[in-house]
Amino acid sequence: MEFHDFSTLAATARLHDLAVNPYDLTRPAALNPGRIGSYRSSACGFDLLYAAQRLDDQVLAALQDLADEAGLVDQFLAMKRGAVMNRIQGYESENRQVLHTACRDIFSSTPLSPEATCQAKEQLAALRRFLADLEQGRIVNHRGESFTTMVQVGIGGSDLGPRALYLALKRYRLPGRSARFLSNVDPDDAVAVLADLDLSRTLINVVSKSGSTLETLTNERLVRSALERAGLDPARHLVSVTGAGSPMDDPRRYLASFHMFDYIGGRYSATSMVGGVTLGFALGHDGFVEILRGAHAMDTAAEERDIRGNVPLLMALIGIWNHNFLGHVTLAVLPYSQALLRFPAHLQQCDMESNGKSVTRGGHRVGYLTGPVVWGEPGTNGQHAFYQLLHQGTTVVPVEFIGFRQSQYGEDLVVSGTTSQEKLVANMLAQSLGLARGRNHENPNQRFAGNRPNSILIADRLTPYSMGALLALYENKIAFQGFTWNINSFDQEGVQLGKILAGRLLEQLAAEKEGKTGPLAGESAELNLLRAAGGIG
Ligand code: G6Q
Repeated sequence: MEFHDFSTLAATARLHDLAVNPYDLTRPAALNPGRIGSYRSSACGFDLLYAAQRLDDQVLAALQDLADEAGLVDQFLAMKRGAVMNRIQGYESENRQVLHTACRDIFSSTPLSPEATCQAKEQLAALRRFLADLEQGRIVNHRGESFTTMVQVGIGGSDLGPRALYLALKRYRLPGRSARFLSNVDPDDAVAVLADLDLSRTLINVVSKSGSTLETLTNERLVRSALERAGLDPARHLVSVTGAGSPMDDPRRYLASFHMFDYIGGRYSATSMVGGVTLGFALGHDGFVEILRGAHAMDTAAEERDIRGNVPLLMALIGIWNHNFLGHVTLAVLPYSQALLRFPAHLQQCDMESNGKSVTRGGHRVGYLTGPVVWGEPGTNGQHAFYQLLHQGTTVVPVEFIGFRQSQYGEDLVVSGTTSQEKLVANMLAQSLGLARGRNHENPNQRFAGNRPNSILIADRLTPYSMGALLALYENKIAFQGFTWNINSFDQEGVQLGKILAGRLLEQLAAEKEGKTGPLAGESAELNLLRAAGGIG
């Protein structure tokens, strides 16, 4: 497959021309009923309302040309069919397929990548047996009691997605089941996570694709020793999820072991066993399958070539319009749902680790902006905090709002004529309009410039199905943006560097404790920084 350089595409030049005079959202009737009604696309229960973006039909037509010229849907299909997309031509690279979509292609009679989907089905069947053993009392603790809690030990991709989804879906937990997450090597985090926990009724799920991550291996040791101190046999309490053949791939050390595969990147692994074991424990097998069903539906919707009928692609292109053509370097994702508290953190990784790149897939330095800085927090809390900058700051921050028409629990109260859920959603809609239209005022301090682009994603309710769809929507949006920029969205050299950097300092500390010299030379910045930081530990 031939990849085109973003800066040389005819559509790119056209979009630069159009960006000279973008749609003015502050004009009277700029947000007229026709525009609000027609700038709306739907997929898998989500409606994308994008009237408050600074674009018009001409821009949309040019974005469609961009999608066609860069072959974005073709690249997406090639990815799903198992093309080796994780590579930099002519240079050493991971050189792998990118097949997280295969984990959820299990509902199709003709999966696009049959071998990977077959492996996903095998793992899912193993998970189903494990969960049934727990449910039916074949796996119990030494006193014959059932397990009530699972602690997932993992970091980065082996933590953020599963944690965000668990928090989003706690409402659907099986009775008596819960999960916690231990990621940081900060010992205080371990103390906090293990506090008030009945270890005798707890399973520890150690998750590491590489099986060699410092934080995870350290925390595994820490948890094993906590179990031993409580007189418990770690072999009855620990399960693992790791890459086939990794240093952790030793079933004798675990009660149960599950695999993930090298064609699934860490940050795209929430729908593999990396998310499956803990989410399955908490929500049940069927709950996890519902997440996969929603994700699969969105993966299918992302194959549509008409950008107005393909929400992930449309969101990717609107993002590129804001970023590369209107020059907005950051993106806020603001869920009006407290359950989505950690979803922006997951997106922060998924987006910035994927598209925070400076070389093309051909190994050349890019001559344009790639991934934006992504961040966010739930509304309405954010309104009482950082929205000031969104409205009146000197940096224009495009926003993606996410909301739901109904609450998860359905327990609500009418106060002053409206329910809390109505107040929540009304606030989101009001913010969208305020950012777009601004406000004129004689007092400059009370003037709002407007023209702050934003979209609203809204669905009926946050459920396992809609969560799966939302997860896949963003994964696919991020992949489409990477394809457009002609970068490799699937490696993470920056993370690898971090894994190496601390090594020599730790070697030095360990050597000094034994009264030895250590590997660091007296004039090295590492040693001097260690000395300046003082007595660590
Ligand atoms: C994700 C990254 C990174 C990774 C963690 C944990 O895409 O590669 O966040 O997930 O470093 O790695 P392990 O799962 O190998 O422990």
